[in-house]
Amino acid sequence: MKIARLVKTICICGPALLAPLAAAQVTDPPVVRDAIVRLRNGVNINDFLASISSTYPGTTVVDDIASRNIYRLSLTEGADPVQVDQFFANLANQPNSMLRWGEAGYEARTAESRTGSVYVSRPASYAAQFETQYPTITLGVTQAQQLSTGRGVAVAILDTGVDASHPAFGAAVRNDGFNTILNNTDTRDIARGVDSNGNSTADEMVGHGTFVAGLVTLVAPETRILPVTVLDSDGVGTTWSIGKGLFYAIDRDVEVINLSLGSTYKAQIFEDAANEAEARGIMIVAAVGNSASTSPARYEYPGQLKETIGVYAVDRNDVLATFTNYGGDSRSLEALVGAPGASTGDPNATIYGPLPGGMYGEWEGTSLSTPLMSGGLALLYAQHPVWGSLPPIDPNDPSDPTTLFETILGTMLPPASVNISAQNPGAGSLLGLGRIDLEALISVGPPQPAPGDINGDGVVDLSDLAQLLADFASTRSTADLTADGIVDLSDLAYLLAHFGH
Ligand SMILES: [Ca+2]
Ligand SMILES: [Ca+2]
Ligand SMILES: [Ca+2]
Repeated sequence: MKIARLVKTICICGPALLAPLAAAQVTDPPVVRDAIVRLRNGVNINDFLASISSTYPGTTVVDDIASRNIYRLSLTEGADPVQVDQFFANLANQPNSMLRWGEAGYEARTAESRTGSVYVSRPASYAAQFETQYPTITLGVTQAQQLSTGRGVAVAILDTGVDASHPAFGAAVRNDGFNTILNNTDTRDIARGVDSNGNSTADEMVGHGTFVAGLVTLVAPETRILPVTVLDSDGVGTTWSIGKGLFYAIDRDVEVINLSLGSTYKAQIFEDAANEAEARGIMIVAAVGNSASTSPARYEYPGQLKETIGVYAVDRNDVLATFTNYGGDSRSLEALVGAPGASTGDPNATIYGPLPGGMYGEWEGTSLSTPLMSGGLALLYAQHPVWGSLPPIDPNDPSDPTTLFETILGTMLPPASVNISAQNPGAGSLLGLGRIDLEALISVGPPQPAPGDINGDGVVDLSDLAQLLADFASTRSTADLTADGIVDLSDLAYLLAHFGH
């Protein structure tokens, strides 16, 4: 059944790699009646709803992120999203307001949904090309893997889901993912019969999350993947589904969060999650979009936030991909990098990735550049296991301590970025740091510790065992050797299997 669907996809898109299915959706629409509010600490949601009942009678709670006092609301029918934003802004500014902020909910999508691109699948020939594809050469992946394979690190893939059974992943995909569209734990990357963008084609983006996750493990083969489904199988989500997925990933002890998606609406829930991720030493990497634009009207979030790394696409020759957005406001330009994402169909200039059902395909887009960067950061984190156990920085600390994000962005990425201005005349000031070079990033060292060497002293012995037992049942610990978010018996078994080495 699945194979039949994929073959049908090939027939739709024909020989062209980038085959528009729908008119380009430049700006994401609001979700009817949808709103998100964050209340001040200690405020009860029912008290808040009572306080707005004269303006928005009949408002109900649809979902929540209770740990952050954030709620998804269904407002009065006919509520105008622009007026909703204004109403909440005024309310939040009042003295002793119950509200920290509120905003209308908007749609979001994969960069590829915006341009109607679908993958091409020719399963017989692609498994070998996946391993040797041009980004591995451009980025120096083989050389980087001499020092790090991403061991002990987890990357959250916020996307359409991940096919955990694909041979490309081995046992890399964690089983503690979540689906914020369906509000359950079903993170399979499967067709669910939805046509959310209303173009008469259902399930256009099945496989997107699997393809993206595969590019992370291509670069960082020992990194664990946390699947978080925030888009439906048509590639459409909301600022709520993504925001909730961000907080979910933050709470599951990952080091990197990959977002091969975006919304043109600059949602406050993205800002809050990005700020919290930065305080906790988690890097968010996000696509800047496929609208072939430098215009602020086409900016996509979270990729344009200054607390995230935005990734644009280049081709094999470091020329900007024809579809890629680039540029940004002055605050986000410094957090902008390029990575391979263009495909020509020439096997030496094409991006390959895994697809559900054990298959492989080719695709292009900033969605594919993004996980190459995420995988590179996973290699970097594996070299510094202590990063994953640092206590969160207090955002109210008056000394304003330097965050890990600032350190990586300010001192580690610039010398590991290649200036590609010469290949892109006229775009020079809008290319951020330039194209990332993972060999340069990782070669600074040190090598990642040997398996089981928790304290990094070169041997797996009783001191490592003592640290594991001291940290037993805790999260955010260097003793979480299996990178599944908790120190437990599986870590003990892993350590004992490598004891004395
Ligand atoms: Ca559709
Ligand atoms: Ca040791
Ligand atoms: Ca573990």
